[in-house]
Amino acid sequence: MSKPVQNPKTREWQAMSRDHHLAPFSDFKQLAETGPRIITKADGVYLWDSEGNKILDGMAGLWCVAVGYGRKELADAAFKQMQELPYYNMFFQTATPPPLELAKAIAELAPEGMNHVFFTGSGSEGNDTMLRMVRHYWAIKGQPAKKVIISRVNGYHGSTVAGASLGGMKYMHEQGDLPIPGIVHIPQPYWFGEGGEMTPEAFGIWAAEQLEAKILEVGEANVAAFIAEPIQGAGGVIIPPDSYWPKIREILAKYDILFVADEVICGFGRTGEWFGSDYYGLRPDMMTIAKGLTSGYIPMGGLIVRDEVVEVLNQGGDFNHGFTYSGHPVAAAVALENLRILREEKIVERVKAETAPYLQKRLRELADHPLVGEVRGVGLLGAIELVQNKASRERFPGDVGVGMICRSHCFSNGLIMRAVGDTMIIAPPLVISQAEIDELISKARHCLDLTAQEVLG
Ligand code: PXG
Repeated sequence: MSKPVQNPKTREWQAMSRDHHLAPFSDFKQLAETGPRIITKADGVYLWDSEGNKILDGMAGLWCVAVGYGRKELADAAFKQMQELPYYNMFFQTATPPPLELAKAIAELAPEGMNHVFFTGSGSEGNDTMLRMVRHYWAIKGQPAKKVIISRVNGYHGSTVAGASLGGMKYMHEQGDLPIPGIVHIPQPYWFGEGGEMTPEAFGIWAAEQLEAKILEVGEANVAAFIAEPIQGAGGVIIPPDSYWPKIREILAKYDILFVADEVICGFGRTGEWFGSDYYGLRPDMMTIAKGLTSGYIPMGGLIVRDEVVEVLNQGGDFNHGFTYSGHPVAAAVALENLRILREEKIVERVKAETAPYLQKRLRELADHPLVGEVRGVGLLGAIELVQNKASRERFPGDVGVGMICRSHCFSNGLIMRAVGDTMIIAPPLVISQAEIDELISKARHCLDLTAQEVLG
């Protein structure tokens, strides 16, 4: 923390963190020295820390708080369900009403022909489920050799062994001998970072053709599925060139492999459509979901499965897979209420018609800043590329850490904006208003100025 701590409770919590807690994706030793910022309450798009600072949450938590903080209806839904039936499982021929009602509600929102849902506790578990289900599917069809899943470099699919293997994060693979066998990666459609001299359009085609090249290399008879996020989130809000998805669709149509859209970030309105697959006109066989499903108020994930796939699975006897909390009734009750709010308040429609166009327009005004090489975004997703040279897209040397410098200015100035390397990213709650977008943009500009002063002198 940059400022000295004032509240004695902050010091106590930081000591507990240091002495007892191991935080996700953290350098334990370093965090023990600095101490985490303690977030104590939230309302709408704002957070408050234990020092009393008010912060605009430009990341909706971790991309999940779609309806914003402080929606009492979600707490009431959990309270009511906990009193009525806090837990029972969906195993051994039993069920509880909330996950059944939720599966129906999800099927109503999902693309045509995707009417079945397998529930999990998280997005990672959704992708683990996908891997096992996809291989089971091909085995039932008499093609057990079709096991290989093709994924993408710098894609993010979770942090379990299967999730981290499916993901294309090198720094994750390096810890613990990943990926597991049967998962291969192709390049990502990241024009700004990797497109070189090619036009975005040509680069998009090239990146899509890598899928076909990989299918041919592995052999169609060995490929089970291709998994991709419609827009890579954790990788840095990578918006593929317009040529990318149409070319991928063309390739998928040529080969007998399943297509899995990882909708954990794009799902439930982030792009202004219910799913990223709707936004790009994709036809997935499966969609992984989590995050926006419950607005993060309670953990829940799942896998939406196309009817034709379920028809095959129906021929295969038991699917030997499931979690204690698959279809947890309290999580499902919260998700149902969350979907009710998204639908009845027409939040996704408002993102599409009003707030997304407004955010995208305001965000692009930052493109004139001396540090900014590119601004891109779709819906309520945005990325700002920080560069040393605007024209050549040349980065700062790695040891400058310009992204982290900018991120820490944001933190100290009441804005949460994430840094992925030197890419600043935002994904605010879907309920953000135009006035709050104005505040976000003016804070972002101010922090870019402070960063420029520091790195450009
Ligand atoms: N798929 C995608 C596309 C995700 O973004 C997962 C799967 C895994 O979900 P769970 O619920 O198991 O975390 C995610 C999660 C980041 C960050 O730093 C992103 C995620 C999780 C943690 C950090 O942007 N995405």
